[in-house]
Amino acid sequence: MRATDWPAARGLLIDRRRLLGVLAATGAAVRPGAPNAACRAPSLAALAAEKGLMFGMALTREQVREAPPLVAVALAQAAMLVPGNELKWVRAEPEPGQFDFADADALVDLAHAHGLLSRGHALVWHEALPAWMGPGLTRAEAGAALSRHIKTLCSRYAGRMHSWDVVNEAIEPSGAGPLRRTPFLAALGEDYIARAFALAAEADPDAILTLNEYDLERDTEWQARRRAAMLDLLNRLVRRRVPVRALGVQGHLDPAKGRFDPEVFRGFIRAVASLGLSVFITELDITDRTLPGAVVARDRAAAEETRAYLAAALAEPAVRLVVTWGVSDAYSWVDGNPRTRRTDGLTSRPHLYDAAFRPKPLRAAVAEALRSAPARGIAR
Ligand code: 9MR
Repeated sequence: MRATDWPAARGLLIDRRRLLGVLAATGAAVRPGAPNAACRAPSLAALAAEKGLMFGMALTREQVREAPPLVAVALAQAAMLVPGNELKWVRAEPEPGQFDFADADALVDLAHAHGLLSRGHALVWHEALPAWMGPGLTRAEAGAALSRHIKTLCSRYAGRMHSWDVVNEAIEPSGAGPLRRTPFLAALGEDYIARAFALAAEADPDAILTLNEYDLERDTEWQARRRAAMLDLLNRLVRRRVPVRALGVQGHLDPAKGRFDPEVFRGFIRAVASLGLSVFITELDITDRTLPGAVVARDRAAAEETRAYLAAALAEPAVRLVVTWGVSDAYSWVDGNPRTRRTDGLTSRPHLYDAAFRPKPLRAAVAEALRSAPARGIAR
């Protein structure tokens, strides 16, 4: 299936029959006579498709191995799967020129077998890099590695990726300039970004090539600087006719980082759209470190924060895709990071489904935001 064959209504096909089939295939106990509430409710993919939007979820090979019910939820709710770690440089090319696609292939094949799209994450990122791709590379070495890596990954999955995060987290306007200092910037200068996009476009002309970034939504001085740096960068790229087609707004929500003003966020999305770009929400989840400990109050606050965020984003027609960065609270990066985990020792609840894979108020909030979104044309 080509990414471009995807009709907006595709998500409507994800129904109860399919969920039961998926559950049976994963070995879960299924009682066909007793559908649960999740079976009767329309999937998030279906709600999104009704509005010309696409809804996806990130998942990992580890989750597929360990948690069949999580896979069943993802296949039932999403129209797109995103390998959460398997396409990162250290996983896909652990040694120079030696590629390992076993885990990424398993996830892309899983999506394909169930009629879902895939999204590639991420070709060029300063994290999850093998040691040999670190500082000290000469200009020629870095250029050759970039070219080999991008050509190999993009051509392998050409026609199967809806979109690719080509460069991830390129800005950091705190040091000498607006760009993050990475081995790529050190060796190749700002041109590494344009080069990466050109290589990806050549190897997979159909994928929507995306620049992906975090901390772009809040009404704080710091995030305003990040938005300005991002707009400057996008402007330079578009003026140079670099084939960037979308901005990925990660959407790792963290109320501790400051006020959210929907108008500020919408204004930023409009500014991106005025450059001719789409906007994708690519890594939605919530860090609840400053929300109450009590689960009912915490879930309610997280749901309201997420609903307000998505309502603002989806009010803008440039936003075409929403991807959650995971499925269940049983698996999350948030507790693995001292800057995002809670200080009271409680487990974070960043996702739409709890650790037993039951839908949470956060799932209802996303459904509500999708239901309330204005319709747009066919999503790509
Ligand atoms: O969720 C991912 C976690 O499992 C990995 O250990 C980590 C490093 O590869 O990356 C996490 O995902 C990040 C994503 O790739 C880019 N944006 C921030 C995400 C959360 O850290």
